[in-house]
Amino acid sequence: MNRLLEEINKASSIGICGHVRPDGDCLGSVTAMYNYIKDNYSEKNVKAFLENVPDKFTYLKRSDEIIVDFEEDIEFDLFIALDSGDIDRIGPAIKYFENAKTTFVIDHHISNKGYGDENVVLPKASSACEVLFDLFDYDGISYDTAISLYTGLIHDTGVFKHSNVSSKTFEVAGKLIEKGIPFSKIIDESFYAKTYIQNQILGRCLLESIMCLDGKCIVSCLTKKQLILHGANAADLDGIIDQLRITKGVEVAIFIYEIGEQEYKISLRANGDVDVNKIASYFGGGGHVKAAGCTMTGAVHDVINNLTEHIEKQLEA
Ligand SMILES: [Mn+2]
Repeated sequence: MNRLLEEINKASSIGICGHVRPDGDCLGSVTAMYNYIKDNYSEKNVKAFLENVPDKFTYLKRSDEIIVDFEEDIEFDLFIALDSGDIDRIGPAIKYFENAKTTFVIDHHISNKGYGDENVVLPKASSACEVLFDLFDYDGISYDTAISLYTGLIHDTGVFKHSNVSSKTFEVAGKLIEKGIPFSKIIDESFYAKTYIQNQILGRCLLESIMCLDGKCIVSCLTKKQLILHGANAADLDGIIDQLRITKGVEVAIFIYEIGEQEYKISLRANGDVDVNKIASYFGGGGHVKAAGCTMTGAVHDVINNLTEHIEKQLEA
């Protein structure tokens, strides 16, 4: 028996949390852990906490039982933090974490230094769900727990596309599919599905995009007025930058949307050698080499000119 199952065996009250602004791996790992305990240790008093449960993840079993306010004061025997690289990432759940008798951290972020009493951090794993799979007893993984784990896998890998995918990821996915889960439906509903508004906004951004720097750069811009007109919010803009990025010949994609009077949120994505983190950092933002963002002010054409100047410099170098 591994350390996680030993600790679960010992504890009578167990709390579970993920990180703030929960994503697919966070929802997947939290509901997987919760369902696994509910299914295999029915006598345990278990509670799961998250800031919120995005609509697209409500298909996850018992996601409706996740507690989204952190009002109650509870001292857990065991508190498990999932998919959170450092203690600040768990947000308001910190009060349960600090008061728990034993804490257990399960994660895959390379930056995780192990802030729990017990830590299972595997930086080579694609997702927290991939880490969890090996900690669970295979026979104890129910159909619904398999759906949760599969959800984490596809979200953190961009449906088995990102560089964090390994043969282990596919091995785990294969074992989960053997549980009879509707894997096509999970991918469509939680990953590719868009609301009518989201599709309209995406269409508009593509239609109004412009190419510059000899087709090496694509830019699209949304005003606050347009956002209001479509009844869209920031969450409806997810994925626009990725669609811009895959335009043939493009080395850098820029997506700009207005958040205040002459104030813009900028997303940058690179395909080639341009380091967009360098550019975003120059303007007070940051991120990764191939994906970064910042906030800029001024007239939108000045914003674009300032950004493309930096891109051009790097392309020439
Ligand atoms: Mn993750």
